[in-house]
Amino acid sequence: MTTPTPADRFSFGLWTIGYSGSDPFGGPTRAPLDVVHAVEKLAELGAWGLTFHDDDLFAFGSTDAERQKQIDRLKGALDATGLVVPMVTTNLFSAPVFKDGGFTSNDRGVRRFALRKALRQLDLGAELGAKTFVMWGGREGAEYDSAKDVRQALERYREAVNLLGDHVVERGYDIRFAIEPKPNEPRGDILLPTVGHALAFIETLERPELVGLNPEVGHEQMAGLNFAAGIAQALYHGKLFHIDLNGQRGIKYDQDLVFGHGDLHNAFALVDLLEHGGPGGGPAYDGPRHFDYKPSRTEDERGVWESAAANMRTYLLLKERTDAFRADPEVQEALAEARVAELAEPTLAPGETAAGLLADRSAFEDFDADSYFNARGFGFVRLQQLATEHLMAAR
Ligand code: GLT
Ligand code: MN
Ligand code: MN
Ligand code: MN
Repeated sequence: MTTPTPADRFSFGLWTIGYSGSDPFGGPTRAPLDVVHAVEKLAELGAWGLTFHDDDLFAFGSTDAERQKQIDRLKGALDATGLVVPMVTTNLFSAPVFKDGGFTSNDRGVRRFALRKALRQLDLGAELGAKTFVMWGGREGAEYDSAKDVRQALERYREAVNLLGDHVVERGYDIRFAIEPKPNEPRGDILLPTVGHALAFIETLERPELVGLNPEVGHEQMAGLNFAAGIAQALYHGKLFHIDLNGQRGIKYDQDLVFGHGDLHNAFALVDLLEHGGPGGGPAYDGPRHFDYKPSRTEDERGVWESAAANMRTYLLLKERTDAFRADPEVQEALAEARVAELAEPTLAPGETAAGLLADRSAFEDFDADSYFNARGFGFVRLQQLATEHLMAAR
């Protein structure tokens, strides 16, 4: 089935479909998108959720009345369509006040303001039933090494996440936090630049169990990293709380292309992991499939909705292709030849110690390491070709 339904749990950021086309070299190419229209269109396309920053829904500096009016309009549209708000996040990067960051600005007053803004959005998220609060610290960083004390910035980021965690616990909210890494852009260097950096940081927090990751395809790829492999490690640590799906073509500016319009092989591996990497071959991740893409500046409004639909259709097509890959007996045989399952077998025998291993002559003295020369290949390339052929629907 390549027609999306709410059961697929596809969600979109209001800032994605609402992207008006502004970039550092030119202004908008499209009119602003109204939230009610956005919710109606997403529901019509078969999406399940809408996510948003505070400033996506009501402009920075709105009065309480203007803010409430927009919240009420959103609530009305959600009620009318059945769309949900699974995640919210705070904009701590657009307004001039955040030019040196929010939680980690050198200016303490800005940090306190940022905390108030985030707490307010957290309360709104709880009110709307969001289960995840994403933290993308796009401005938390620097261009100049001597201008930012990175260790103190990490301390301040830690202070902020701990405070937000206190608030969630005190209010009894059913919300977890998801940190979104990015290596650079808009800052020259951003704090917590990759999945690995963020995983290490989370362990220093007061409530690490409340905090996980929201990795984005393009952000890891901007750092030259393998996204599917990073997601596997996030899953390994139980930290895949949310995910930003999109496309990126190599190490360059953040492209936010449609999912699959970048490294399609890696997208195939990712969907295979999410959908078949769990116990018994079932899903390894049951959270939202969230798209954080930008409809290209070249597109008109029709192109916005076509590209939104393309994200979901590509995901479902890849799911279909990975189902076929897993079900193919030749693939099963190639997996066996590649000894993929053997990696699950512990290297030591039950209870075996270093002394036991040292006493095992078959492990070393009698082990025929030379037999690997010119023989005993793993057949990984054949397996990858089978994946490629399934990806191309050639099998
Ligand atoms: C911004 C960023 C995204 C983040 C969003 C959440 S905002 O568009 O580029 O990657 O996920 O703050
Ligand atoms: Mn991005
Ligand atoms: Mn983005
Ligand atoms: Mn993102």
